[in-house]
Amino acid sequence: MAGDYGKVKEDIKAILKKPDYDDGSLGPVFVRLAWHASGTYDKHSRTGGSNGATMRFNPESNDGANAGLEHARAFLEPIKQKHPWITYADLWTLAGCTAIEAMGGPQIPWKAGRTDKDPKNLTAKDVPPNGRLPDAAQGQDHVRDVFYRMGFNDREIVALIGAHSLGRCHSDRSGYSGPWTYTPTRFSNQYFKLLTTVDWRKKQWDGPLQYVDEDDELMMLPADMAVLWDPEFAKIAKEYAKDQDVFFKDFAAAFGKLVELGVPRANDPGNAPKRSKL
Ligand code: CCH
Repeated sequence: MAGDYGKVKEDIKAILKKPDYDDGSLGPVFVRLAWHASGTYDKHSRTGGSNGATMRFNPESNDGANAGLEHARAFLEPIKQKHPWITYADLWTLAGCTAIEAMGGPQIPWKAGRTDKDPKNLTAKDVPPNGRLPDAAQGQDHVRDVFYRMGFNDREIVALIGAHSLGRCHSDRSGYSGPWTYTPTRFSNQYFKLLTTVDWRKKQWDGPLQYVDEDDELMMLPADMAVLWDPEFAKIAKEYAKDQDVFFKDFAAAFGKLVELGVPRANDPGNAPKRSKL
């Protein structure tokens, strides 16, 4: 039936488990897809964001930050074929939210209604430029610049980065390597527990600077360490390490806000594109 988002959700859940892929789940890469599709938003120009599903197009599809997400998009393609009425923009964001829930995380508020940009009428300004997503090699000033541009505050930033309880870095995608937690397919506050207690040290290798625990099993990016080294961020990270319920509540609200960025809603003119007549 056209418009049955519950059925799409069921189909997303049904493909998550994949024993021969990474840690056995497509969940983490779906969360990263939803985040990168949305995180291009610029509140000043009101451009970018999840509406449009512009990651299908150059230059966004070729942004180094999006390396590997072509796999996530391909894994979702059979679901798009089965439910052709759903837009890619809704499907990608719904997949991220569904994956978080299915991996034990909180329920994320999600609403349908995103449209896809038509490739036939595409102009250069319809696709966000490269460089809007955070650079893992940088510290707190950069992280703040990028997330403030999307419209987030410090508490929302720390909550969102807690998604690194999931998944891993791939040397053939970002150049970094390894998971942040021992349970990369379970959504939890383990990222904050580890970040604030492990004795992190520089990894000895030829790759980009990253931090590892003494057994070289777990990792942190320089941008993750910024959460520990910045006093404001660290206070929030410690709170989340102690109280998973607070983390879940804050994360659900922040991720729900993330996937709404740039989505025009009739009752929210402030979020509508500039040219809208709302
Ligand atoms: Fe992230 N992330 N992320 N991240 N991320 C990577 C992987 C995941 C940064 C860098 C990286 C968020 C914020 C940041 C996920 C969710 C979120 C990788 C490895 C890098 C690098 C990519 C690879 O090699 O495959 C930086 C920098 C920031 C902020 O400063 C936010 C916010 C979210 C979601 C709310 C998830 C999930 C992954 C794992 C993907 C996978 O394939 O396992």
